[in-house]
Amino acid sequence: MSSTPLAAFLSARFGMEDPILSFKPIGSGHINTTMLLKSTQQVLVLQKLNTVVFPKPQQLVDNARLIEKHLSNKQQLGEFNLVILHHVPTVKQEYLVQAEEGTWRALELIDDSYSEDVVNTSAQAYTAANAFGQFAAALADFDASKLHAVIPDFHNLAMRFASFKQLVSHNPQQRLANCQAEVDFCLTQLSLVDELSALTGEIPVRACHNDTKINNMLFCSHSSAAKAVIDLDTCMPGYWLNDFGDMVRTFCCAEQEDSTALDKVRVREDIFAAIVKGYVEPLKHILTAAEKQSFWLGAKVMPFMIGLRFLTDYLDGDNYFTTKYDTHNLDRARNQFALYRDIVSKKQVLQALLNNA
Ligand code: ADP
Ligand code: GN1
Ligand code: MG
Repeated sequence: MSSTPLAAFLSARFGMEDPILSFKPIGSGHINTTMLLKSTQQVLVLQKLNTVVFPKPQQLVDNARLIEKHLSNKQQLGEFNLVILHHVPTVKQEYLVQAEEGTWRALELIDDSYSEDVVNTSAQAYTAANAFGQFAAALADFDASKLHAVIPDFHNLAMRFASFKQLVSHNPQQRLANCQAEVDFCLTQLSLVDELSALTGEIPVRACHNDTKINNMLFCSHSSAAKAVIDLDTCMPGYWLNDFGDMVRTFCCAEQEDSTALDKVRVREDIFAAIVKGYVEPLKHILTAAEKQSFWLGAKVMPFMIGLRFLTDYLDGDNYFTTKYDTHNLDRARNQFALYRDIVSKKQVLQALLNNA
């Protein structure tokens, strides 16, 4: 099915009867295929779900709909002011469509908005972190146990290490020789697992976003204010330290996540300070002291863990993340390890910024 018959097929399912004008890819997410479908009367965001990553798409939709409902109730009470991401039902009131190419869902377009892959200013970092903080605050009274574990052990570093070690020992693509130095480096960082397990029981389990990268929030095209938090596919029980750490990972560096200019892969301290300020503000009456202290570990762990995941996927033959060339995942891994090293080397100054918040 070429894109035009596919667009016609999907638009019919979602009740778009007027002529289609265009069906084009948008965004730069690594997981789903995101398309903008425009007809003469309507616009829809259509996503082909990556069923390698999300083998049970219905669970993903069920989670998202529960969150939508909770946020809508908060909005009615005047307690949540960002635009809420809504799924669009088919004419048969279903939320998933099976096409020849895969499983699709539709989202309302959040209009007059844009996403960024790199943060430009500390004001932008503050705005984005504050939006993720508002999102976290709005979910603070949501019963996280109602959510399906769509990707079990998503931020479980011990499990990530176990998969990594298995790939290293099997070396299915014969790529180990290309990345032996990175593999050896990872194995020297195993103590992070113990640092994380020491927190069990010390900090609360929350309903987390779990993917707070900068392009998972939308800015308003007119005012540059925060418009919406999107990509709710990994909302699951977890720790806020991971959401904090993923912001540090994706906001603090002036380079793209796959940049090979490793000498420029550095933490911008002003951006780090802006994340702390923006995120903590909406959470200040909820966040526990131990939780706030754990954010330093989050800032270290997330670049390392995502680097480990990129390296694992490289060894595996790029089955998980969308890649554009053979060593794309390896370049991403090297980038994340450079960022991790820089964060660790700036421990004193970054921890002081956290403690002063
Ligand atoms: P992935 O899971 O692949 O990361 P996302 O849900 O994050 O997919 O979508 C990818 C990109 O598409 C986003 O970064 C954003 O630019 C754009 N996008 C997704 N949903 C919407 C929406 N409802 N309105 C406007 N833009 C969107
Ligand atoms: C993926 O879907 P996207 O591009 O927002 C991934 C995250 C990684 C990120 C790395 C479901 O996020 O966990 O941190 O890439 N999402 C999933 O950029 O695995
Ligand atoms: Mg995304």
